[in-house]
Order: sequence, then structure tokens, then C-alpha cells
Amino acid sequence: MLLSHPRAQLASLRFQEVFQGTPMLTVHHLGKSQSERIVWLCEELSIPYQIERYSRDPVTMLAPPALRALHPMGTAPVITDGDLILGESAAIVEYIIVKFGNGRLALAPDHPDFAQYLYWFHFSNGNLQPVMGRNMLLSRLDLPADNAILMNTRERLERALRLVDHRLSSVEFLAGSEFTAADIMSVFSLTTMRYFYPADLAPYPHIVAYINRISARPAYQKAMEEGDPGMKLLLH
Ligand SMILES: N[C@@H](CCC(=O)N[C@@H](CS)C(=O)NCC(=O)O)C(=O)O
Repeated sequence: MLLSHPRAQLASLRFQEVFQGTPMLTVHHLGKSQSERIVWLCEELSIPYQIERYSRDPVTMLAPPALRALHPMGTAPVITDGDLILGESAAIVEYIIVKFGNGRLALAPDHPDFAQYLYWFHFSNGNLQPVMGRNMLLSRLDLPADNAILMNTRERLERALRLVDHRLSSVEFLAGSEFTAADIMSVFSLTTMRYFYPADLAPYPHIVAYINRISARPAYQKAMEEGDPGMKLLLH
């Protein structure tokens, strides 16, 4: 188990330290972006944190120079924890779960759904989000419907959404019966990302039911309100 590991014991001490004092963890959140995952994770784990908000350039949609000054990639999310500056959603999620969450929301190797957890955790940024991004870019080029790259990219997205829908036809959450960080990694691409690429979810009823279930979670609602106050949730 995670907690019997010396590093996890240290993490547990750190966890107590954080809970007793002011939050050391800052989530640098760009409006309507993948950093909503980190705000949501902190809310699910009830971890003290503070948010530093940033807005995109209205023309390029790039993050502002302040975020680039913080991290050379200048992409959200970034967290700061004391002297540490860390980017990449997946790295941040794992870091927070181990250091502050006592392993909660991750499945341990002896859990029957461990492999499913790993698959769906990595599917989000390894497949689903990149193919949503490619469709978003191509949709702005006004290409003819028979353009080969466009057809390829649309087919890849449909394949990814079909797979997610099929998975959710038999399980409540992506890893299986438990809500995990695999859900936290994946939901952005199915919801807020559709402000940038309005993928039609009508053919995927299990995805629609899933994001509606997820949106009822108090921690999700609180996180969305903290990160993007007043943002309409795209749930259909
Ligand atoms: N794989 C990265 C992707 C980060 C990313 O591209 N974030 C977008 C927001 S969704 C961003 O910061 N865009 C602004 C920019 O590129 O300047 C992660 O998961 O952290």
C-alpha cells in the first residue's frame, strides 16, 4: 500500500503540515483551460490551495506573459509549492495525489482495476485531448469536407469518443466502479474543451450521462465556480 512506503509516510507528514498552516500550494489557472483539472483535484481531496488566475490573449488564445515568466512552456496548468514550479497536468495530478492526498483517487497495483486506471489516466492526454486539439485547429482552416487530413482527424476523434462511450456503457467511472484521477484527467476534453471545438456528443449517450453524473459532484461544481466563475458547463 502507498502509505507503508517511506516516501508516503513523509508525504503524510507534509499533508498534516499543510492542513495545519496556510496553503503552500498555488494552482496557476488559465481561464477555460486544462488547469481546471487541478482545481477540481484539490477540491475532491479537500486540500488547502490558492488560485492565481490568468486570462488568454483574446486573439491568439495564448496564455499571458506572466505564465510564461513562471514556466518556460507557459501553458496551464502550473503549480507552485514552496520553491517548486511544476507543469503538465498528469505530473501535477500524480504529485498532488502522492504528496498531499495520501494516494487517494489513484488505484494501487493490487486493485483489480489498476490497469484500467492507468489506461484511462493516460488516454486523456495521450489521445483524447490531442485529437480534440487537432480538430479544433483544422476546423479553423475552412478545409473541404473531403480533405484527407480532415477526414483522418475527424475519424480519429470519432474513434476515441466511441471508445469512451463504449467504456462508459458498462462502468460508472472510467477506471471502473471508483471515481479516480482518470476521470479528473478526462472530463475537460468532454466539457470545457467544447468551447474551443464543439464536438457533438449526441451520438454518445453514455458520455453525456457520465458528464452529467460528474457535474453533480459538489467538488466539481465548486472547482468550476472557483476557476471560472459563472462559466456555463457544457454537458450535452
Ligand atoms: N499537456 C499539457 C497541455 C497544456 C496546455 O496546452 N494548456 C493550454 C490550455 S488548455 C494552454 O496553456 N494554452 C495557452 C498557451 O499555449 O499559451 C498539460 O496537460 O498540462
